[in-house]
Amino acid sequence: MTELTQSVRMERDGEIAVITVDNPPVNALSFHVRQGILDGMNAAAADPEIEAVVLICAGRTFIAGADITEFSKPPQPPSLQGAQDAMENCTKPVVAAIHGTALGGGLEVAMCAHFRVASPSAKFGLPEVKLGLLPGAGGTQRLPRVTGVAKALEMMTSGDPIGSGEALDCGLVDEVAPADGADALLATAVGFARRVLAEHRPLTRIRDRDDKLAVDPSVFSDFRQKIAHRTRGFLAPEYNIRCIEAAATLPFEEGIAVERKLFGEVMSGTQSKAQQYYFFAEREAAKIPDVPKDTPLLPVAKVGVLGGGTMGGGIAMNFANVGIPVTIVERDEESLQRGLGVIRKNYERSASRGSISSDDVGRRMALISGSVDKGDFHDCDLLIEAVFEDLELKKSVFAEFDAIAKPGAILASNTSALDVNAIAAATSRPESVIGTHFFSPANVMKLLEVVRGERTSHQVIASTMAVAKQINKIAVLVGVCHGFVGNRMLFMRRIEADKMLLEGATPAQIDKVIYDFGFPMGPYAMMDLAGLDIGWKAETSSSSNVREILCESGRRGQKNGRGFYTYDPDTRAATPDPEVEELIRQFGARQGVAPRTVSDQEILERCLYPMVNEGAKILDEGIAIRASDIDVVWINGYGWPVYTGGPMFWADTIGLAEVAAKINENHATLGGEHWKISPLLQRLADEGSTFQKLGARR
Ligand code: 3H9
Repeated sequence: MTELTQSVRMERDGEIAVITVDNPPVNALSFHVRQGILDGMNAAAADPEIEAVVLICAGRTFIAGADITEFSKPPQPPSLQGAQDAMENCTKPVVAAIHGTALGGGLEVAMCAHFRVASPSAKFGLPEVKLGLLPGAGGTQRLPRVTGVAKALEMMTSGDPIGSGEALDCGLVDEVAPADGADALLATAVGFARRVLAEHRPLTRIRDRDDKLAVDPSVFSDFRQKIAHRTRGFLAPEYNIRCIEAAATLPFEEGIAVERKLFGEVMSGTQSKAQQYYFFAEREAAKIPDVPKDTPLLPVAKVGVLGGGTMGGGIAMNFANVGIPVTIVERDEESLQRGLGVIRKNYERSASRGSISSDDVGRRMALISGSVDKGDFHDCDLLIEAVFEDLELKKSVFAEFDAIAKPGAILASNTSALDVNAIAAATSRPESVIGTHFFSPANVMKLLEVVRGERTSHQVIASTMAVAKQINKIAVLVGVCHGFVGNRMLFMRRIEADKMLLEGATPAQIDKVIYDFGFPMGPYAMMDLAGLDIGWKAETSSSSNVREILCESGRRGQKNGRGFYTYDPDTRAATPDPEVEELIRQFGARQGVAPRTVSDQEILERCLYPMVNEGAKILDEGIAIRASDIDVVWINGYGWPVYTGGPMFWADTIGLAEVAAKINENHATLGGEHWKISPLLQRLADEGSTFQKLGARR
């Protein structure tokens, strides 16, 4: 065996050279990997006893791409292209043996081999678009040559990988090993290489192929239209499409020149910086400084959910989706059957769309049992309540949980704002109590705010974070305060938006500013969707704000077709309603507010800067561990556009001095506690620093 570099080695299996990349955790293409592949290829090419080369990886995956941490540093030779050229131009057969994920630069390397074999569970993708980029190592020109233009468009603009079956069908892979596992893959690759030698198969370079490139130009315009809604605001999808157009219309080398130019443009833009930042932010969120990584986890083999309404049902589906049995308890048989019926309908809708099979519907429903007796929670490892948002009610539920649950069970509240410490104090085991704030629809939304109480044990925190990962949520650990991270910041946006309504901005104007910034919808469209009457009671309503006034005039939001907007009963299209604007104008007049023209820039700053300020207070109080956790909450829970990096990263890109100056100015002119500047934000602004530089604060 020869150590080529610290992370690449070469062995011989008779006449076959086996080059192994071993660069944990994901075999990223760090400079010593590039150097090792280049050296290995040169050595194999020069050795007369070697007749073919297998490139394989150790550990859990094939090369998962360029080393993203190197993007912010000066380039270090050798370039990836050197290693790729050595593979592609080798006169001996080169076989890439792929397991785990061949992603980005990893797949681009594999496409420079003459052949590819794969483990059955391997996945192949060019996910650069998710980092605001495009494949910059020839992938934009090679992938369409192998898969055809249509599949390349889909893969590169979604960034989603395909499995080995699909890869075999479209020619990206030449053979699939009979089973998963390193031995089976290596044996298949070596066997394949020997057959290539024995049959004198030609060594086709992907770059020389053009048999799948001929398409009607309308393919591109149709595709742009198809993805316009899903990719609104993002630059990278369009850049990826332009590269594929170049592949379809230009010779290979000219296509590569287009790729190189466009790669440089996206790489130097703010969107890719934000999206790369987000990639690491999401992974950082899983790390809890004071909870050791090796904390023993509590087993969660059975879950109980109290409440089978929209929220409870959605929560239960998450567990059934990954094979964990779940018991839903409702107050009576009728509510229970209604809730179970809704879950079944949701699954059936997914099956009719093809995202799950009809067998899956049966399997998942079989994992969900219903009951009207909380005693049936006695053998659950995790209990989650999803009852009405009322502290006294939650406390009484937890006292009951305490009496029923087995020792060591995790007792979780789905509260979106209430005091988890007060809820925990209703039990004799506050160390077992934690908040799990799911976002609606709970079976769809990726975010889970995990709320640690003062006395929540490390084991309960670690186990809840692990369960969240198991059910495919992005969990962010937060502390106790009203509204936690997400809703506490949302409240600030609402205060200013409501004030601007009285000052003369319309709901449609405010919503458009927020939508154009990149959110899926503005605050008033969102309130209409959720229902204006959530938490509203006719008996206590006192015309003290716009929402109350609208509720009093019978407006409930989308559910009755009338809210801040009027909704078409068939299409659900929203139209601004002059009656609403008149109600707002009259209310403003009663409050003594003189209407004026409010600019879009003012709307943006007054909606978003108080959120940044509140985020800084949240950080200072230790409610969030790091600024990036706040960004992860807002991107996944509320649709903050990832290409701006989230509220804290966005503020960093504007410059904290500028943000702080505006907050101080607004505090002086508009007043209000939410405009009082966070001392942390002021300090960072004075020091010319950023939230990013702060690091973890626990
Ligand atoms: C590219 O290739 C550009 C080229 O076209 C052109 C170049 C010229 N670099 O996700 P995990 C770290 S762009 C550096 O928790 P999993 C990650 O931060 C790249 N580090 O594991 C984490 O660190 P820590 C295109 C990376 O099993 C650890 O590895 N490729 C990279 O759930 C484990 O990661 C991609 O975009 C990287 N490329 O998922 C693929 N990747 O433990 C990005 C991971 O300290 N990666 N790390 O927190 C992934 O999608 C997932 O990591 C993967 C494994 C599916 C591979």
